[in-house]
Amino acid sequence: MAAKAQKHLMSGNEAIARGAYEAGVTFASGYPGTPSTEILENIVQYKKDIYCEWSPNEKVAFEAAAAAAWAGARAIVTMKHVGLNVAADPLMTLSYIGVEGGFVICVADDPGMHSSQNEQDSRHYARFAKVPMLEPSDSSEAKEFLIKGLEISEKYKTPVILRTNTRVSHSCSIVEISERKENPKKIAFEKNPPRFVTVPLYARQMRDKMEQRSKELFEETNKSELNKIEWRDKSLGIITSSISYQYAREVWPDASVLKLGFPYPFPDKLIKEFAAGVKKVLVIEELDDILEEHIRSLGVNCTGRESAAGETAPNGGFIPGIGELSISTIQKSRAKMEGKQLPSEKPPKYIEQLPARPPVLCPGCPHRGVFFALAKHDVIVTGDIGCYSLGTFKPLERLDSILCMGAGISMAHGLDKAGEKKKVVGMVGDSTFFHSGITGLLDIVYNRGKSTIIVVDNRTTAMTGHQDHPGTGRTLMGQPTKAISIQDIGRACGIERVVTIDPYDIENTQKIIDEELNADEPSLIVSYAPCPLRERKRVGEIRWIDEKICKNCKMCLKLGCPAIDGTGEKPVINKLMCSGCGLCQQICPFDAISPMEKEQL
Ligand SMILES: Cc1ncc(C[n+]2csc(CCOP(=O)(O)OP(=O)(O)O)c2C)c(N)n1
Repeated sequence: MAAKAQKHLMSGNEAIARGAYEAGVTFASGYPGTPSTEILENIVQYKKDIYCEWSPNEKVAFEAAAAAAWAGARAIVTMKHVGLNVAADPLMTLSYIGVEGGFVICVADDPGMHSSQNEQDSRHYARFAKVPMLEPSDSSEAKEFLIKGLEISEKYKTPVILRTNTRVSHSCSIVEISERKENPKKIAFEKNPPRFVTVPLYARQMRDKMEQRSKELFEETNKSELNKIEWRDKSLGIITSSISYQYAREVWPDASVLKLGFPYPFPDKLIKEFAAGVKKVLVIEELDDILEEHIRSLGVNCTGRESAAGETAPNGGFIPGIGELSISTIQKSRAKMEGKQLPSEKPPKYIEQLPARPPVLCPGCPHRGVFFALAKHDVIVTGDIGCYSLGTFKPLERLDSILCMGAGISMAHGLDKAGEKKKVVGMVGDSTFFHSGITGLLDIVYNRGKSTIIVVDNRTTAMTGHQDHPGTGRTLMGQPTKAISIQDIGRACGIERVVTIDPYDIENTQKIIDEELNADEPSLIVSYAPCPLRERKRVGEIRWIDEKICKNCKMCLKLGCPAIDGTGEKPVINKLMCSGCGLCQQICPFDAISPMEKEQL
């Protein structure tokens, strides 16, 4: 009797990891970034068969995986949407050279910016780089499309983009799992300069080949089983892809649908065939109107996105073009289209009753001490992306800008050189420093800048869930490795003033920051203290406030520590939340705070 197929409930990211395993992938790299992170975190369970690594950044991850594919391995690289900007340089030229083993770039977009600095639409990159793109709309497809992507990649010797988004990556649905099939290709890089070296002479030939490949891929998308027409009522035909397919089916269950699982190259013939079979075409897509614009360029009359001002577009479009779509946004769109009024929505009672919880640094976070010390100075702090982004908010309010990873250092230099009168401090995290901070530091030294750079080194990539990086001394596969020193890199970049501080020692932190701000040369302060959440232990003894001594000056509340409750008559420390960092005790002017006695605990 044949064995029963095993079905598992999996998130899209888990399913992609499973797909990589089943497809015989032997190399996987990436850089963490929500919503893509769990792909590699799940691949690591297959480390016996798949070499996997966190690379210092997405460009490096991309290049390493592409090289593995050049040697014939099946390889994947993972990143969030903004990561593809970092890897865009190798992407654009790898498209010319192509690959030997299957190579899939897994990129996860974040419409609605649940945890990102922008909500760019990665689909542009498929067209920009002229590479095929697949878009699954649930976990089962996430696995299947990853495998299909590797096959397409091998057949056409091209990189393939597998684009997901927060909902597809993080929602769970049923996935049927299979056995692993090993890749029969021998791993060997075959020397062939006209094939792999993009000097202009060869690159021009590659460009022509790439166009030929695009033509062949165009035929492929038109007949691909990943692009499906579902005929139902023909008065309305919806063209859609990714998670929008699920919303479309929910809101218009009777409409005919052209579901594009392989939307680029655009399957023009299929689009025209579908449009000819329905009375009206509606395009539902998240973020940019890429499909809609293209479909209209084919001479097909369609509606889709509303105007930028959020009004019905002249062609009748009413699908929001900003933010994340959902069943309820699409229901509203349908009501608009049909001129109906939806009953006004009231948030459920339990939501109304929830207290507002602004994002704050965790109790015991070592970043807090640095922000508190910086608050004393009238300086500009060019910040970066990481947990320390939370230093922007009250009561710390000590971060003045965030652009993209690494910019915390280079922008400090730019402001300084522009003639900004105030001293400029650049602040980045340890993972960010390794990702793209080092070149900024070189710029400061090389171009005679004098910014003060603070690396808040909590020994982990905390914001994305505690991934390892070149400074932690551990690889993704759990091997011990050299922990690269930020201080040594600073010195190697030519910084003469390199100081390490303990951010839990407020007095010394303030003293060092004072000294370094007054120096007439660039300096690097490494604020070293492991993230207590990563270490899973308290920093020190739990504190309490003696209300008889407390004068209610509220100084302790200036730390913005969620363990200190300031809503009562006098502040109190929640002993279950206190991490024992002792910052509050150090700054209390009346010595009202001290470690709890055993019997108080
Ligand atoms: C190009 C790019 N890649 C990935 C991310 C996702 N991301 C945001 S912050 C961050 C790193 C945070 O680690 P670290 O700098 O060590 O600061 P921490 O959160 O530990 O304080 C990452 C990977 C991003 N925003 N941009």
